[in-house]
Formats: sequence, C-alpha cells, structure tokens
Amino acid sequence: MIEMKNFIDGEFVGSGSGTTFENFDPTVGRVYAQVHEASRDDVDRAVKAAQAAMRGPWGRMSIAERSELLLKVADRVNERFDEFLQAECRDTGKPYSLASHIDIPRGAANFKVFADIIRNVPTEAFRMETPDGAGALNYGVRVPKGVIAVICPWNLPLLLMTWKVGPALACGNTVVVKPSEETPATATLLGEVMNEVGVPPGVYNVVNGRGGDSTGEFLTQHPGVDAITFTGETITGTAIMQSAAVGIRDVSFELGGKNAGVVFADADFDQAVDGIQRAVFANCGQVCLGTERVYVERPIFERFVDALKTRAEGLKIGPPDATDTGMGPMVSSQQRNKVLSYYDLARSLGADIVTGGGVPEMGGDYANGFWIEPTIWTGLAEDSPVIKEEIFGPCCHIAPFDDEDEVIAQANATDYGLCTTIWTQDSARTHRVAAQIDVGISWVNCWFLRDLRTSFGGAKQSGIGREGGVHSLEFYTELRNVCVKL
Ligand code: NAD
Ligand code: 6OD
Repeated sequence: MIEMKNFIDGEFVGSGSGTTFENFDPTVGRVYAQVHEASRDDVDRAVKAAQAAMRGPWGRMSIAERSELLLKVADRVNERFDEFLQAECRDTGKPYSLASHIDIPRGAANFKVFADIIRNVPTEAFRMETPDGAGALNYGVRVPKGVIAVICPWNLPLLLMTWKVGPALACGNTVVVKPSEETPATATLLGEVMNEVGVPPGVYNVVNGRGGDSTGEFLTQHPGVDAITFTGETITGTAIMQSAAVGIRDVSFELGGKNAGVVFADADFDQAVDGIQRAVFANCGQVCLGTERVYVERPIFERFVDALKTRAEGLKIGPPDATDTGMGPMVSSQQRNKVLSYYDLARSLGADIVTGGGVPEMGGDYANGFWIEPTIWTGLAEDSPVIKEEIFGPCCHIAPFDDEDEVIAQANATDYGLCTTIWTQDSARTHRVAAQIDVGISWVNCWFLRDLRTSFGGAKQSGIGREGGVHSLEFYTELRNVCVKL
C-alpha cells in the first residue's frame, strides 16, 4: 500500500495525530494509498515553516534567483513527466492521452510562464508638483503578500495547483497547499521536486486532509495565513470567505459554472460538434469550463443532436493507459452518485434521453470502478434544476433557439458566469454575442484554448478576481507606493 505524507518545511512527515485516510483508484474502485491527515498542529507547523521561509532565504532571494529556481522546477517536472503522469492518472482515472497533453505539461508551464513574467514587471512612477516647486517622486513597488493558502479541487489536480503555486512563488510568497482529499498524489510528488532543485525548506508545504472542520478549515482559519486562493465549489467558497473575514484576508476564488455553448446555424458544423463534444465529455465532464447547456439554432438542431449522440456513443470508456480510451471514470463513487442523481432527476422530469443515463458494464478488474455513461438530454424546461445547477459530469442538455437575443438571454439565465463557447462564422455576430454574455471567458469557434498570459476567472457566482499573466500579480503582491520629496 502506498503511503502519502504531508510535506512540511522540506520534509515528508506523517500525521501528528496518527490519522490516515483512504485514497481510491477510481478505475477499480479500490483503495490504493493511505494518506496522512494533517491535524491542526500539523497545519500550524506548516504555516510557521512558511512564515520562517519568508523571513529567511526565500525572502532575501533576488527576483532573478527565484525565477531561475522556478525554471528548474518546470524542467524537473518535465524530466519526471512519466511519474507525474502515472500518479495523476491513478488518482483521477483520467486518460493518459488527456493528462499528457494538458495536466502535466501545463503543470510545468505554470512555473515557467510566471518565472518569465516576474522578471519583466513594470512599475508606475509619478512626478508630482509641490508648493515649493521642488516636487516629489512617487513610485510603486510590488511586495509579496506573505503566506498563501492554496486550496485545490480534484478535477485537474496538478494543473490547478501549480496555476496558483507558480505565480505565488514567483511573486516571492510562500505557500501551504491543501490538495483535494481525492487527489493528493501530484502535490506530494512536487515536494520531491522542490527539494531536488533546491527550493528552500518551508517555501512549498503540503497538508493533506478534508475540507470543513478538518485540514482545509484549519488552514483557512490560521491567523498566519495572509491570503487564500481557492478553486472549487461555490458553496465551499462561501465557507472559506467566512474564515477569510477574520483578519481581513484577501481571497481569489475560481468557483463553479453552468456554462452555455451556443451554436449558430452558420457555424462550421463539424468544428462545432468537435468543440462541443470536448466541452461536454472531456475529463468525464469534470471541467469547470465544461458545457452542460447547449443551445443550437433551430435549422440545425436535429442534425446537431444526432451528431453529438454519435460522438458520445463512440467514446471508448476505459482505463488511463489504453490508447483508445476517450473517457475515464468519475473521480469518486460520491461524485458519481451525485451525477447519477441528476440522471434520475432528468428522467423523472420527462427529459428525452438521447443517449446514456446510466452506468456502463465494465468487466474484469474494472467491474467496480466509478464509470458512468456520457449522457445527452433534450426537452427539459429551462427552469429545471438539471439546467440550473452544476452537475460536473459527462452530460448536457441541448435546446433549440430561434434568434440571437433569445439565446443571449438563455445563456445569461444562470447564477454562474465562468465561460461560454460560441460557434458562428459571422464575425460581426462573434463580437456582438461575446459582448453580451456575462462571463469571465468567451471562446469563439474553440474551447479551452488557454494562453497562460491571459486573464482567467468568473463573473457572478463563478468567482472573485482574475488570475493569469500579470493579473496574478494583483492578488499575489501588495502594491506599495513610495513618495520621495525632492
Ligand atoms: P470542493 O469545493 O468540494 O473542494 C475543493 C477543495 O476545498 C478541497 O480541497 C476541499 O477539501 C476543500 N474544502 C472543502 N470545504 C472546505 C472548507 N470549509 N474550508 C477549507 N477547505 C475546504 O470542490 P471539488 O468537488 O473538489 O471540485 C469541483 C468543483 O470545483 C466544481 O464546482 C467546479 O466547478 C469547481 N472548479 C472550478 C474551477 C474554476 O476555475 N472556476 C476549476 C476547477 C473546479
Ligand atoms: O487552464 C487553466 O489555466 C485553468 N485554470 C483551467 C481550469 C480548468 C477548470 O476545470
């Protein structure tokens, strides 16, 4: 049995309370690792180690030295690519074909991009007039915030963790990471990398455990934490915000979504089917940017539904290492049960089940994995909970629309506002529609095409703040103004 420990002050340490929890391989539904749960005392040690590193070598390091170290982290992740790939896929069940193109390379790139950005941060300067005529010079200096708590979800564990750890460290902060209890493996492995390349102890710490009334809450409540960055469910964001209110700590939130895909009749049909297929079924639908509501202009509605049905039925469900696997299992039985409850609800509400709606038969070793069928519905009312609530599974509802204003109103009829994907060949419409859908990210004729220098974040209940490129600096630094009388 594999053992996963916490990583505190540069060392792998067991739980102070001696408590461990089980980590499952979702393809077989069996425990494959025991994870050491960080107690309140363990969290306290991690935060204190992070504070000491800020006062110590990390705090004194020049930007160039820090940047060099982060480039080494990126290189080392790439050198150990296969180990990261296997660890991530075992924890999540996702196909190698997906993780080797997105999760692991992006995990490395998140260090490289921010190592580059931090070397080129401009600063502002204002010369002001004074009554004596001599004037004064104001200039801005960006300083790290301090100890950042990084609370992560399970869907893209390495990618979403490094997306925050990369800029946090580049800006000179130290971090205490709380990976999802479902997927602690790659955060643990990254601890080895930090030691291998010489990142000082205490700069990167990992505490494992659950969320509420456990490790996550111990961390967000710790007064030594200066700011909290979180990716996860909106309801969890509410709880974390309450912890952050004590001590007036800053938060950056990337939360849930109920994203709309909008397909106009003039779209390149095959390109739109390809894009929507990925947006609905990639990572078994466990992508915050995924599309669970698809709106298709009426003249192509039936043809589109048929084409997406064919794609869904053609997806080969299987284990990560099979080269023909198009879709893996859900991350946990709990998450699968949640999604299946929506499958039942859609049925009971009278949805037309175009395909799926259940659990596939998997033989042999995989008989007890957390598999689920890709599912498409039509015919539900727009106010149905299936259309209003985030499901986070491989499923979508497709509805026809007749005109642009109608579909914009439908796309906006949600409490969420993370992203949208619009398919049309009319360039004027592209800009008109993108301007009116209330989201943080609009993709046109593409999906999940991400330049790490661009802003990322959600409107409405999908988040607070923006990260990405220079926007990350807003959260991970304080801007200090120095005014010098001349
Ligand atoms: P979750 O909110 O259940 O858990 C996320 C993390 O928060 C876990 O590490 C968990 O242990 C921790 N946590 C839970 N309660 C806590 C508390 N009270 N205090 C401190 N920590 C706590 O989310 P999940 O199920 O892991 O991930 C799926 C959700 O994440 C979906 O809603 C999805 O939309 C969202 N998500 C959003 C983005 C984005 O960029 N907007 C990206 C990925 C996932
Ligand atoms: O690609 C990224 O940078 C990013 N933040 C992706 C988020 C995916 C959510 O599931």
